[in-house]
Amino acid sequence: MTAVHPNPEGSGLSQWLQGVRRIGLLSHLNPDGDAVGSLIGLTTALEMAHFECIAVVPNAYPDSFRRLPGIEKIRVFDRESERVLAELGTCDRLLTLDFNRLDRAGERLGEWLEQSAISKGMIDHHEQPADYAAWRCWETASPSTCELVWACLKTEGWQEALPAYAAQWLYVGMVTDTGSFRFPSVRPQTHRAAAEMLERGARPEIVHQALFEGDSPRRLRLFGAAYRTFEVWENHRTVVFRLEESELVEHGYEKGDTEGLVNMGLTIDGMELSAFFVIREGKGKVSLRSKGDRDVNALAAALYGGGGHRNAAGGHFDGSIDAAVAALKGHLDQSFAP
Ligand SMILES: [Mn+2]
Repeated sequence: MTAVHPNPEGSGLSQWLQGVRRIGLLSHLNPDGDAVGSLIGLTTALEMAHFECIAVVPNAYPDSFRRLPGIEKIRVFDRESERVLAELGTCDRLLTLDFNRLDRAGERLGEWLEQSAISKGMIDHHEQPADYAAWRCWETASPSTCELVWACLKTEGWQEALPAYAAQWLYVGMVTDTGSFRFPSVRPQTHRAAAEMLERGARPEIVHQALFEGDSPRRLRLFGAAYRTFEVWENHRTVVFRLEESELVEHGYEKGDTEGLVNMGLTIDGMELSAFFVIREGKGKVSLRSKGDRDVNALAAALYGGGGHRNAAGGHFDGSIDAAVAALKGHLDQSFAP
């Protein structure tokens, strides 16, 4: 197997960090497993290499992440903004992980980053990076930032010292961003990297529990309420779910409760498009998911003033859910021929 240098564009990470003592590491708003996993994995490795680190996420991560050791390294910006800014201001370098536009760090932190003169680096796998980074390890073909972090650590020879809990966090990111190793982005080296995390002590069942068994009864009841509404449009190979605001209120909705719901439409045999409509705080929102060539990015732009990616997009609507669903039906009647 030939090693792929993770950063064909620039020098190695340790070179960029030469003569440096304090490093601030940041990830994106609504941090997921790849955001938190890459932060903890890299922070731990840098600490072992005798750097001082501060690892920051803009807002809260899922509660179930607290089950995994190492999470105490993460600072949540919106809980202690002033203190975190003061500490970030004393850093010699800033590293942004799993995002590539500074506004993805949230408004306040994003503006601070924009104005800060501290040299910035980037490890990321998203399209179209902004040009703020003096050093970067960027590869869109990588299914996760954690896979890139692991490649960086190996390039530097920092992998041997990595403790089990940090390897486990890198594994968290690999599992998260590959949909448990099922997306087409998964490549042989993804499984090799995952295998190396297991060799270092990552525990798949513990990771699975933290990622997928943190649901509240409230969230399952909300899913139940949405499941009762679903329509299958066989001709359009489309599934539609909906939740009215009154149902959110009745079930005591909290942020994140409907996360992932739209994906369930695609688990029905033969379905290629899933749409979830909800009214939250008076605002209509739609989430769209698809398989293969069905382009929900274009659909979201055409009908709901939104966008995203070909297979995952979102948008918004005014008025009733009925009207928003009718718009989708009308569009598919016109444009989709099975
Ligand atoms: Mn990611």
